[in-house]
Amino acid sequence: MSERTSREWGDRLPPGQILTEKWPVLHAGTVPHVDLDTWDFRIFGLVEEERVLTWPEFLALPKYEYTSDIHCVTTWSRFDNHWEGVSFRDVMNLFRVRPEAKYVLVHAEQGYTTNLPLEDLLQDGVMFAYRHDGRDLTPEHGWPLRLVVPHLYFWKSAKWVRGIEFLAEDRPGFWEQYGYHLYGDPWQEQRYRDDPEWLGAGRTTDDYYRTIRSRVRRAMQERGTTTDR
Ligand SMILES: Nc1nc2c(c(=O)[nH]1)N[C@H]1C(S)=C(S)[C@@H](COP(=O)(O)O)O[C@H]1N2
Ligand SMILES: [Mo]
Repeated sequence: MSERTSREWGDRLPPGQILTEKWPVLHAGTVPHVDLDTWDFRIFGLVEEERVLTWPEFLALPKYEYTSDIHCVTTWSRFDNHWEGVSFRDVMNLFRVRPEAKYVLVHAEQGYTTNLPLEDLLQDGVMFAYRHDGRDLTPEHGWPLRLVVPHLYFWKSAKWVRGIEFLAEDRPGFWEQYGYHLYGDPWQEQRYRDDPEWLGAGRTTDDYYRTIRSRVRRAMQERGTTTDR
């Protein structure tokens, strides 16, 4: 009995989601090889001065722990994930953003990006995590560091994160460029782009999802990488 539907879970499970106890691995591309000696975390864009943190500098930041639920756009959800890491707010205390900074593009290994409003990143539970349920993250789940944004679909929670770029305007990230929603609220089922230019990418959710996946596959082939998804 590892999967249950939203009926039984009432308000805690967003519409269209199915609960799982397993933790699926999902990403475009391959699991990157990361060397902590050369790893860095870059803070750039609309900031008063750019910052680059090394791994020891990042680990020295105040430790933050938070338990939250995962909601993946591919319809699985996983409850009660205990994360350990550094809160986004504590990273923000290291520098000053310019007043016009309203959005953040999160950068990860191999060119993966995802976009979020700055306001959302300042909420409780938003963090850069290095541990999950009492263990170090495994490479396939984002070791050494991943973003966790509990209130949005999980594609916003970039694995293998390497930096944050502050922007005045929203700029679509990786999955968003191929058709996932710019914001991605699971409670409103914001799975796919709904701006006018995107309507017609698929009649049903399944069509739309297939279209996105084939676009991603094609793009990855052009970049010379394969995808596990
Ligand atoms: N760097 C990177 N992070 C990523 C992705 C990716 O392709 N690359 N995929 C996202 C998607 S679509 C999902 S559902 C979650 C999956 O995280 P998991 O494999 O730990 O379950 O990672 C997100 N973070
Ligand atoms: Mo996903």
